[in-house]
Amino acid sequence: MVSWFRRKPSNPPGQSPAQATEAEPRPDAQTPATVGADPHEAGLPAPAAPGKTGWLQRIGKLLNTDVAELLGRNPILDDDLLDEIETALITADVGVTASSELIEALRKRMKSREFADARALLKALRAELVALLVPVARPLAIDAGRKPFVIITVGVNGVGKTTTIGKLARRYKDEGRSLMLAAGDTFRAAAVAQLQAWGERNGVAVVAQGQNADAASVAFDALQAAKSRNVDVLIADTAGRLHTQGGLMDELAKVARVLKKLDPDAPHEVLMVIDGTTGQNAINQVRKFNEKIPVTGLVVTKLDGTAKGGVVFALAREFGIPIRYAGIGERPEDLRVFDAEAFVDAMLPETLGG
Ligand SMILES: Nc1nc2c(ncn2[C@@H]2O[C@H](COP(=O)(O)OP(=O)(O)OP(=O)(O)O)[C@@H](O)[C@H]2O)c(=O)[nH]1
Ligand SMILES: [Mg+2]
Repeated sequence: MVSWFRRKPSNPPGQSPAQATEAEPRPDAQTPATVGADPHEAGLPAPAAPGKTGWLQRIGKLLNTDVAELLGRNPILDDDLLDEIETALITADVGVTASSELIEALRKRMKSREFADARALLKALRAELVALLVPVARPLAIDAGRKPFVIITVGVNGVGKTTTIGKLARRYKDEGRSLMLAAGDTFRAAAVAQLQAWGERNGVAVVAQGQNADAASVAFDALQAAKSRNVDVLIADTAGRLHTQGGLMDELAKVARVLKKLDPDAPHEVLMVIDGTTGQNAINQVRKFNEKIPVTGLVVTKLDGTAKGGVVFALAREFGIPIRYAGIGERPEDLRVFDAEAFVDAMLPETLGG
């Protein structure tokens, strides 16, 4: 689907389903305990040049150049060819189990002479890959009945949590929703400023208490503020933490517990952010986080330019947790709703090697 690569026009306010019945004013950009921050100082990427496209070129390919060229030359269909493809899939971090399952299925079909040529084999591989992703390509639906709809982002250090929040703020704002952000990363002084810069850029209020504040207390404050302002969506940032750091992992459970005091159903979405270049370690990360705070959705970032994005298939096979969005760059608009076909189209284009 081409939509993956084309910048979608923003929905004008009033066109989103949530906004149709929405009448109350948006929160203004002033918040309690908010300090101004210069987006440039916080190192935010510059806005994209209008009309810039080319996502197809930016997403790393699943098969390396050699294999792609080989397939483009219409080689003999034999076990060697399948072995080459399998190695390429493993190298792209699809995972050993997922890769060999895919290849064994293709081998059976090849032996029963189902494929006339390499093109047909490739088409079958694409279909298998799409089938792996379809069950997890479930977009995040903001339930307008839950107000605010509380999203908390979690994940290890540097995966793109705060950037993803900035992108989501932009997206939801464009959809006409009112929102608020909670600066729940109280570990680094720069973290609060970074979120505030994204907030300012999008005209979205940010609730913060500063460095070393208790993350659960920030979340509690923010939910209280969001409730009293009748905001549609609250997105809480959290500090990056290693899945092996027990105490820090417990803190996440505490944030969720404290939110429940104000809204027993909150958080409505626990969005775990995964760096698409992490490789198979991502599997371990999701497993450990999910033990502490049930993960309801994934965002896979940094898929631009990596040859390692195959981890998406491994995640889909292992957990079946919905993949909500894909991050394909550092700019506010570089977030795509995860679409199985579009993703496979980008990673494994039909016209391999010409
Ligand atoms: N290329 C690329 N870079 C990204 C993407 N998402 C985030 N980044 C970059 O990754 C780096 C880390 O992003 P942050 O959003 O600060 O990550 P974080 O998870 O909040 O990090 P901590 O709060 O330190 O745990 C920044 O330089 C981002 O610009 C993406 O989709 N593509
Ligand atoms: Mg952060």
